Amino acid sequence: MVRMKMSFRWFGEGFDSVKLWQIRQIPGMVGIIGTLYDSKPGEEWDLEAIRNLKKQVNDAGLELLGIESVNIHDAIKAGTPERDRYIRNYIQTIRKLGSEGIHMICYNFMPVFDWTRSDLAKPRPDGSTVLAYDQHRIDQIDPQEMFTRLDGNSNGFVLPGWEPERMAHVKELFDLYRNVTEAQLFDNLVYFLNAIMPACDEFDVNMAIHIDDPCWSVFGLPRIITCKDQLLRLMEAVPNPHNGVTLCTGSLSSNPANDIPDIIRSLKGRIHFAHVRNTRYTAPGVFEEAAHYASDGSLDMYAIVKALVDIGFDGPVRPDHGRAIWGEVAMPGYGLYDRALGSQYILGLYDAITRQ
Ligand code: CS2
Ligand code: MN
Repeated sequence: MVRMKMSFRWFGEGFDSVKLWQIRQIPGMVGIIGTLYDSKPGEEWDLEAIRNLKKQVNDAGLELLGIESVNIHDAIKAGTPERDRYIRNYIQTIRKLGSEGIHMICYNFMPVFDWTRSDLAKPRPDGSTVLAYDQHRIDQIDPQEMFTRLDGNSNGFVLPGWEPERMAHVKELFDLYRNVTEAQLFDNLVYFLNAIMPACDEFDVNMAIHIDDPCWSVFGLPRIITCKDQLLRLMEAVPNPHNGVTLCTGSLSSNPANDIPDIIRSLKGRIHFAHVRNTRYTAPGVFEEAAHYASDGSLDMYAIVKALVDIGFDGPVRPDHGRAIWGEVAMPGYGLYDRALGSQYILGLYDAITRQ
């Protein structure tokens, strides 16, 4: 029987408040989605460090099912002349990961920032807190201020994609993209993918681009991985099956026009990784994250898991951002408790669907 593999994102010893042995005790958990959290975008990953990560995961009784993320240097996204050097490094990293038996790389192609939120700890009526986004509030601040706010409210953790070293140069980064249109950003992505596909073929590495979050332009920067048309366009532009998607339901849901089960079905064979989480839609440009349980938010979680089952998805799936509950202090969105609950809900849906 086709079976998706339940996994958990783990940032690594010293970076994550969650321990591998704790993850191992979550029923049905088979894998880890890991990373070298202290690697900088653009640098070639160290083979010993990859082996060490894999060993830690295996020693805990789990399998390293993929990497999230091998981040892309801004020179590649902006298409500057130095990009070929950074692409060569990326290819080396692909080769090393593939030769160590790690066959999935999640990445994103958002300029400057990874996901953006206006609030990292919005209180819910039950006393839990969630990540939230309000475009009106984002419109009132500048990027530097947003970074300062997020950094000051992240419980002392470095947020993924928000490395302080890079954020110290926010202004230069914005300058880099001043003349980059969405069309150029798309071409730069295709250029990158075409360059790395031979290595992906040779080492059987699936590239899985994450949906932009939220899926529209923020601070005037171009964003292109936002909806069904764009995803299909990218799949057609580089038709190699190693060019695939991280189907992140939460990110897609920031725009309610995205019909997520339909998008899943349209990407049959090209989804290499799934992030399944729920959000609560409030108004255009305003949403907050929710428990994975469908009734707590706006998404039809049953229809989402059903679509994944129907297309025969057998890659890694993971719960995504969780609420902060039970007094846990963790990286916002990445505590143990609510993501563990989320994984059980996804598995419950999965079991019910596959029994029918
Ligand atoms: C995020 C991102 O939604 C998510 O999963 O937490 O940080 C995501 O890991 C990256 O955009 C993938 O490169
Ligand atoms: Mn995600």
